Parts: sequence; structure tokens; C-alpha cells
Amino acid sequence: MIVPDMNVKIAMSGLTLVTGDITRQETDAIVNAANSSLMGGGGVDGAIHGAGGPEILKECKTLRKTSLPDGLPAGKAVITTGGKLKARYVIHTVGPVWKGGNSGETELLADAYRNSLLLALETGIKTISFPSISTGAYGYPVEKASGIAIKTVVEFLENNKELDEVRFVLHSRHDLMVYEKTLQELINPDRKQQDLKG
Ligand code: AR6
Repeated sequence: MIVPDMNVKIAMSGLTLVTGDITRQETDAIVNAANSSLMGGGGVDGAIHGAGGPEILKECKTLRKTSLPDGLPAGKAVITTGGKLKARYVIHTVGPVWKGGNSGETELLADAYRNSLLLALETGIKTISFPSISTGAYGYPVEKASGIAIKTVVEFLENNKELDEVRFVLHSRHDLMVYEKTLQELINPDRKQQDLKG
């Protein structure tokens, strides 16, 4: 059982923050922070392919041969089986590489979350886990990325009532604390004022 570190209600859905390994989550889908090739990699991508087994890569290869000959662009999302994972599906998305913040990174990161959530809705998925997209190898500062991640998910849940739970699975206590602070400030803006006043 997952004990959430923070759990809030947004309209009809739960928004949960936990620390842990995304490959162990029992949500209907988990999201992969992939690269455009969809052929696997390090970080969370490597962990998902490693734990889910070859079925996932097989479906990724089929996607590359059919609908995505040039790969998956940043901000877009596709879905495959979860293979041996507890999650039935993996939604693969590609976050932006951090280039200093003036190369459309904000919009692309928001798109990655939004398009993953839209694909989940279209598939009838009720529960979904996200990693902290782009904040590893792609170098997006986690303080900035957490704000976009959480705002995009909250806005989506306010406008789409079909999902039961969106879970962020953070890989470190530090990242969890950053996401928690961001979520607190978003749902309770007075707190930010108090913090600023000290
Ligand atoms: N569970 C949850 N989070 C994880 C796990 C895990 N098992 N493993 C790592 N993280 P990254 P990116 C965290 O680098 O920045 C890959 O090679 C990690 O600590 O996985 O979007 C792809 O193939 C960090 O906080 O993804 C791409 O080439 C977060 O997941 C490239 O990296 C994202 O780190 C994508 O880079």
C-alpha cells in the first residue's frame, strides 16, 4: 500500500504526492519521461523498460514503423502496454530539454502533462502516476518544473472530472518537498504571503 505524503482533492479527483519508484505503482497507467526515439534510455525510462519487459519496446518499435517514423516530438504522448508492470498501460511522453528557459520549455512541459492526461481520458484510464518529467537528464530545474507540472494537472482536473487520481511519484525526499511546497502555495496562496513575511 502506498502511504501518500500529501493528498488533496481537486474537483472530483485526488491529487497525491509520494516518494518512490514509479515502476511499482498500481495505478492504471504510469507515465514515462521518454526521448523522441522511444527506444529506451536511462533514468525513469530505463527503469520502466527494465521492469516492464520487452513487450513495451516491441510496441514502441511498431509505433516508430507506423505512425511515428520521425519519432515522438516533445510535448506529445503515446500509449503502450505496461507489459509485466502492475500498471496496465505506459503513456510515453517527451519533455523539453532545459536550454535556459527561453526556448518554449514551459509550454512543452505543460503539453507533455496535458497530452498524457488527454490520452488517459481517451483510453478510459481512471488512475495515473507521473514522474517529474524533464528534471533529470533533461536538466529542467525542479523548482520551476514542479510549478508547471502541478498547475497543468490542477487545471486539467478542474475541467475534466473523469479521473479518480493523479499521483506524482518523486524519486527523492528533496523533490517531494519541492512539489509539496508548490502544491501548498497553489491551493493556499495566503501561505506564500506568510512565508514571505517570515
Ligand atoms: N521512479 C520515479 N522517478 C524516477 C525513477 C523511478 N524509477 N527513476 C528516475 N526518476 P529522467 P528526463 C526520476 O532523467 O529528465 C532518459 O534517458 C529522476 O530522479 O528519467 O525527462 C530518457 O530516455 C528525475 O527526478 O527524465 C531521455 O533521454 C525524473 O525521474 C531522458 O532521460 C526524471 O529524470 C529524459 O530526461
